[in-house]
Amino acid sequence: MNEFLYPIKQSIQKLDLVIPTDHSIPEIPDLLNRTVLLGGKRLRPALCFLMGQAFGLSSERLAPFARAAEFTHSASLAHDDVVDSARTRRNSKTINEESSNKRAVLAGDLLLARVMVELSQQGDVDIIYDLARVVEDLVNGEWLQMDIRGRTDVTINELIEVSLRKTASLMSWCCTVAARISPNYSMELLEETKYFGQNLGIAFQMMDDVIDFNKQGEKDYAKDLKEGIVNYVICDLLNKHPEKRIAVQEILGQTEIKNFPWAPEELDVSIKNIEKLAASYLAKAAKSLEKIKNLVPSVTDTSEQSYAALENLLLFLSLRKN
Ligand code: GRG
Repeated sequence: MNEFLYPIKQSIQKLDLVIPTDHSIPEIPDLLNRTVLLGGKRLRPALCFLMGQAFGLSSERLAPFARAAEFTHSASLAHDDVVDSARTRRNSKTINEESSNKRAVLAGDLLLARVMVELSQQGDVDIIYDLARVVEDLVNGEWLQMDIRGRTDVTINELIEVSLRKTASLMSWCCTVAARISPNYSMELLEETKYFGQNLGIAFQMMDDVIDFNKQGEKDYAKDLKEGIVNYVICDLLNKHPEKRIAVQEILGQTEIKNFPWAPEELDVSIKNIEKLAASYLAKAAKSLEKIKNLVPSVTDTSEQSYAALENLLLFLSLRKN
């Protein structure tokens, strides 16, 4: 986590992701701890803590929601790796590779069950309802992405629909949770935090697709294409050069791509276009943050620092390379 996100660093480090074994076979938490719960940027808990602390809430009050967000994210990763037959995640073996598809699905289910148990203990039905809608979105988003796979005629709007459901929905929930438990709760605050999270999430996905073409990055180069997915960058490239559609169709889904059917400069133009598009969504998020600040002005140093960290987070997302 970047140093300008200082106000949440401690909360994130203290974030408890231990699964109690009084009701569960210890082998399942063991497997989860070695795989989907290990590493990761912890962006979703960071959003819960930052928005909540901006509203004057304590990290203790926010911790169960931050934990639920990371558990839901991790459950979705476990299932995603099975759906995609993925072998590596975060430079390590995926949960399905470490165990088996069957065990990975069950371990993901256990995490979701923990979320239900622990959120119901918080006693706020609206928050549980919102998260259940997020899980629906994650499933529908994954399904839509499956339908898009192999298609070279996919549109930017279709990709935004997938991003909203697969990526932005949970990030948005992390922000709305803070609004729901804030003493300053209002419908306006709820809507604005939702909108902030959605725009941040869409931009996050666009930058993820840009990073897919970072040769120095941690991730496999052009992973989306190899998985049969035309992402934002290639979608833009095909919009500018429709004549390349047949050549892209031929390399789509190939595990090893020898020659890319575009000049490096052509790809660079599309990367810049998607960076600009992501910046426009981050600008929308920044505008929402201004409105949120007016609705809940900061009264303490922690609150002020948390708003500043949220602003920095938007900047960080536009610059991140991994
Ligand atoms: C069981 C909840 C559940 C869902 C099942 C498989 C599925 C339906 C949904 C897939 C959702 C999914 C994996 C979305 C990807 C979202 C995304 C951008 C992941 C990468 O997020 P980072 O970069 O990951 O924050 P780290 O590694 O930092 O945690």
